[in-house]
Amino acid sequence: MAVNRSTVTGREKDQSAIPALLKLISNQKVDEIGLNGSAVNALWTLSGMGALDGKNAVATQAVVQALSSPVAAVRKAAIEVLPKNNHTAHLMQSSGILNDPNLNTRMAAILTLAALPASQGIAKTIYETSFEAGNEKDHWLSQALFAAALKNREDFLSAAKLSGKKIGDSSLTGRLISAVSQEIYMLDRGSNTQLSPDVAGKEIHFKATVAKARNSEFKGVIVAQGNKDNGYGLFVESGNLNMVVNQNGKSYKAVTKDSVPNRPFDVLASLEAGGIITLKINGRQVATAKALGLFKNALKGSLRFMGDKESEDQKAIYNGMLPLKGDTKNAMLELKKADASASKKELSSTTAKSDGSTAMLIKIKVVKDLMQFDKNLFTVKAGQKLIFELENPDGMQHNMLIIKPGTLQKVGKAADDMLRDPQAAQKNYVPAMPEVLHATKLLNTGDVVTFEFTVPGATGDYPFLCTFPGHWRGMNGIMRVVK
Ligand SMILES: [Cu+2]
Repeated sequence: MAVNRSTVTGREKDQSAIPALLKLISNQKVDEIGLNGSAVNALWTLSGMGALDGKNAVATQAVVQALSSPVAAVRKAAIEVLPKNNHTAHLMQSSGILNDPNLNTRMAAILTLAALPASQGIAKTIYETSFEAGNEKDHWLSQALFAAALKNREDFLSAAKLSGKKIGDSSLTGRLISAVSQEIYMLDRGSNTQLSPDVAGKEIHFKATVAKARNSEFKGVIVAQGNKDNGYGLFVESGNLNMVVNQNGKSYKAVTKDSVPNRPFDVLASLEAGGIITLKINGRQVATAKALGLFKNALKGSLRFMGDKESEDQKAIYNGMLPLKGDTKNAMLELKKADASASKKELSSTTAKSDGSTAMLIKIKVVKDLMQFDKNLFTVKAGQKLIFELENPDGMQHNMLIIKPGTLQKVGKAADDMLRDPQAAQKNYVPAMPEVLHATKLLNTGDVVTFEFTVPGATGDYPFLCTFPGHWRGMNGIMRVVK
């Protein structure tokens, strides 16, 4: 890599230590206690010097190699010092560190996965990792996977759906799916400072047992989020229960006709698909109204519970409502995805009627910097003629293969193994195996390739993927063949 001299500044002196550090890192010797402490220290020193921001290719490469050091502690340090970006995501996939035989190292890798920016590619990796033997039995590994799945909630769930695998409820994967599909926030005093649940596209259900304070007029905020333009609030005013939903600056309000009971009562306040606002007390519907729909975007600010500060934004939800003069028990906010969008990216355009007689055009694009294709799933007819147009606007090389149903892992593994094949690049990183039905060449940045493909006669989910080593875990999708 060419070094631009003009950018070398006061750190020049520090940087002179780098070659010595790199030498320490590349020393693969295991010391007496199996730690190779000098390599570990060198990795952290490099990181402390800021040499691992990706600009120093030699330093980065040394850390990448350390990912496959024979010493577990070195592999662990290597994954910990790499910057938390998409490039690292890709490296994790290709290095196999997520299946590291040393559980401490594997733990560091899974925690890194949870620390990386959320993406479909990461979600898929988390999903695949959840099947790994050993993760299930280890409490800490499964907790780390849960954190990672939670951060990538939506994409994790669609990865599970798209894989079409049967998953046992009691398996780790099954438990992760069930845990992240329920988005439930248990609320108690103090919850208002931290939580800011993302309600975009989700039904909102708030449940609690509410009790009036003695010797006091019953009023105050139970729960609220957002502001006068977009927000909601559940509150008691003049003895009545109110649910206000503000959307695009307009206010929609469900108010009970009768005063709320003097004795503790159960409240259920909901905003459902179509903008239906419902209030239930002790299981009986007591008020309803209609807003525009579900919230389209995340709401500003954090959740307020059992009180609120007076501010201009809050005024349009409730008139400067003060702390709740009362108490709540078992309060929870549950968010439900209105439409689990398994095939949100299902899309295909036709050149003509897709009756099988004319070719159908399938456009697939590599998503820049994300290590993904822009389609997860498209549906075609058995025997139909297709014209593919594959475009690579990304900074890296990619290819695309169409393979036989159920062979993604096998072909993916073969692709990773090509790292050890000196001829791999000449072979366009296409493994020679009968599972591969079609393969493109490696596309450079800006390349577009068009090819014809006749859909097999057998129905099923045919994976498509990029076999540049490591890419396939994120860069794959399904061509669904139907009759
Ligand atoms: Cu690729």
